[in-house]
Amino acid sequence: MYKIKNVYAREVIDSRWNPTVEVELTLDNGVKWIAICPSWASTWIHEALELRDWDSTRFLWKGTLKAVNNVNTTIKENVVWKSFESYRQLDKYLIELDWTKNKSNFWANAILPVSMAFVDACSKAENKEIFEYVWEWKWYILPYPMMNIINGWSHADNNVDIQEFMIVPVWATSIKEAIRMWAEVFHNLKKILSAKWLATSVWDEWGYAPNLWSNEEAIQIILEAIKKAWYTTDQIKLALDCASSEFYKDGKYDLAGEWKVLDYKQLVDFYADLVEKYPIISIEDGMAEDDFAGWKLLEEKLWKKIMTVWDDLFVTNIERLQMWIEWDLANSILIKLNQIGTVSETIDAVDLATKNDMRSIISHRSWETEDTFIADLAVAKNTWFIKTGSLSRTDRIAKYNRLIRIEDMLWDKAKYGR
Ligand code: 2PG
Ligand code: MG
Repeated sequence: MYKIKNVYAREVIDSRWNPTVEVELTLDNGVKWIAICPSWASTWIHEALELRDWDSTRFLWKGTLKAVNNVNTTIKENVVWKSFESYRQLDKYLIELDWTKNKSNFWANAILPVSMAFVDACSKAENKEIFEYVWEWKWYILPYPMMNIINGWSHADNNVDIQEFMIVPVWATSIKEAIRMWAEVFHNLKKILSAKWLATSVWDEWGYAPNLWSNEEAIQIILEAIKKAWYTTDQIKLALDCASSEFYKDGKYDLAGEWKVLDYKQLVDFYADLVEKYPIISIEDGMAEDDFAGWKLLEEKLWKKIMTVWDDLFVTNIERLQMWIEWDLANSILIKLNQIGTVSETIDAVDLATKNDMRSIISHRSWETEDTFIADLAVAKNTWFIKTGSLSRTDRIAKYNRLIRIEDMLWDKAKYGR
């Protein structure tokens, strides 16, 4: 049983210099911890909702003082001096208090940092690491990182349509080695881009964001960098997050960077061709969030060859996931804490996916903070993958460094990858 002595929220800044909500939670035994809510570039219709102030005089409408106030008034009044057996019990209580399906009463950016901070504080009170407190295994399997290297579309200001190009160092024998491999490829990629007079500035998830002739050219440049770093495509694989809801307009996919407008069949052919030619192991959000015909075709064609990862459609929500499991369509799911709004609902989504032989990828958001909770979550749940951006800015480095420390801590109780 843990009694909450205080919760205090404040507005802090995320990696895209927008405000977000931080919560400081104190237990009655004096243990205190801070958790910070991440955010994202665009809002998807099925996600739990975050509250912005919509006050033009602060942060260009994006202030979070209303969400901060929700924590400091209503949530505080309801949880302070109450005891909870577990974080599940606190989450259940918050969900019932909010009573809406999409957390639009207290809002997800007020609820989630409270939920995370309670997990953190309880683990500290028990003298455990967060990952141990969430789940204690005899052996841990550390996740393969899907590491961002080139950014496009709404995560950048370039002309590339695909949102995220990532590399996956599958050959490494440890997280440390995987991270080293990424860094070597990234250095080489910079040399290649510079030699071609292409931009080497970094964007939202801190991969490069040059203007290119096509999405395929991005893949080819990455392969060149892998080779230049003396690796092979058996050692490093590719993963894409197409975030195709972003370029889905009037029933068609508008690949503006390539001057192409495709219907869903043509888009599936476009992906199938890429998968045929390049070492791609995973395509996330290949189709738009509600393009069911597109998803069905994509799954039929590529299900056995690669991971078809669903993000915008499942939104870490077990009700939505269950629906699709019944259709027997999905093989992988992206997991984001603030898509659903509490730690226990996030864990339920991972568990349901695992039970149905789906692979989970614990994911950051495009607007992140120094909070490293997701690194612990991926380890605690033994998920196949973690996706947490590139290593070129501290908000993402913090997660990778936390994984390095966890790997050291676990030593022979952990193994990297499958
Ligand atoms: C995604 C995420 C994280 P955002 O689409 O998977 O990479 O981006 O947070 O903008 O939804
Ligand atoms: Mg995505």
